[in-house]
Amino acid sequence: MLRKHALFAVAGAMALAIASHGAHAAAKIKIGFLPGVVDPFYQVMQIGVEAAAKDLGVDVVTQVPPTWGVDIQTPILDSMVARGDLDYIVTAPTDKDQMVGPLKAAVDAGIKVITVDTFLGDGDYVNGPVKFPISYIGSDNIEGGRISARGLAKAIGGKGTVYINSTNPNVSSVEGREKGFKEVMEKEFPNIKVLGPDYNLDDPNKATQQTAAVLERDPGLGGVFGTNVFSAQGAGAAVVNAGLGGHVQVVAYDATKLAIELLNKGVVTLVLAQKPYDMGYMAVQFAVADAAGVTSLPRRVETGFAIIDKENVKDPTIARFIYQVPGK
Ligand code: T6T
Repeated sequence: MLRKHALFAVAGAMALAIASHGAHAAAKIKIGFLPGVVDPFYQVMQIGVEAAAKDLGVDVVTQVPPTWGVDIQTPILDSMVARGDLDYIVTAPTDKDQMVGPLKAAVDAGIKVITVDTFLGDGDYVNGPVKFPISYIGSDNIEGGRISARGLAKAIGGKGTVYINSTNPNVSSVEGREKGFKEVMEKEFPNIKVLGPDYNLDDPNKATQQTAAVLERDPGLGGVFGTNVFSAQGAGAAVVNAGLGGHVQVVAYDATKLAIELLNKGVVTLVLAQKPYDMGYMAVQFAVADAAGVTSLPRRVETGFAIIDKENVKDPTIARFIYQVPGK
């Protein structure tokens, strides 16, 4: 009899524990989504965020900075914190050091942070200097830079001069790409000289001007690495304007429609598609899981690439990673 009572007591406690856990899981959370800037990459990420929010029944408030930078992103972040109704912020920090303070202030206000696409500190949230974000979900950009270097080196026959056009210093994503690119050129292609990076501050017109200036200064230039949407767009435009399409090879990070058009025209030799939809979708899943009490979420998730060239661009299993924004 006693034993039976004890069993009932245990079962009752378990039921209570499950019920309270379940109630926790069912609490509706609200997520703030704060990407880096208005561009097709983050637009696709937003589609992923919204799809997950719909599938998982959570609310999302999105605010997109019109231009890239800490000065623009910080006040938007502060206003998201000041609303007082957000449980999580999913964001791409526009500077790996300068956004630490503003995001720590969000955490101090009771909001949990997940970083997507870019990270804080060195991106090692277990042992590195910045530990408060739940996770980094994004590309392995050093590896992406290595892939870009090998593609460009192959396209120019392993020798000559290449140039990097990038956005800003101190942004984990493009910094990683530059690093991986230079590392491979130094180690594997000693006959290739690397110029740059020039920083265009995420302005495609500036990227065009900078690339045009290098083309003029160095008529023997063999290739350009555009480290993101606007860098590659500007670099491609400069090469086309100079009538050098097909002579100067361009590697484009980010699979925009424009990059694919230039690939089909023979101006761009390789396009690296990241997986922004996955980044956005998973970040929301992580927030929901965290709110439900899951404690073993990975602190870093690499989402991988699709590497697109002329040979595979029509393959539907590859083409699905081209950034498709409805109505654009
Ligand atoms: O390349 C992406 C993103 O990964 C990077 O952090 C910033 O630029 C983009 O948004 C493309 O414009």
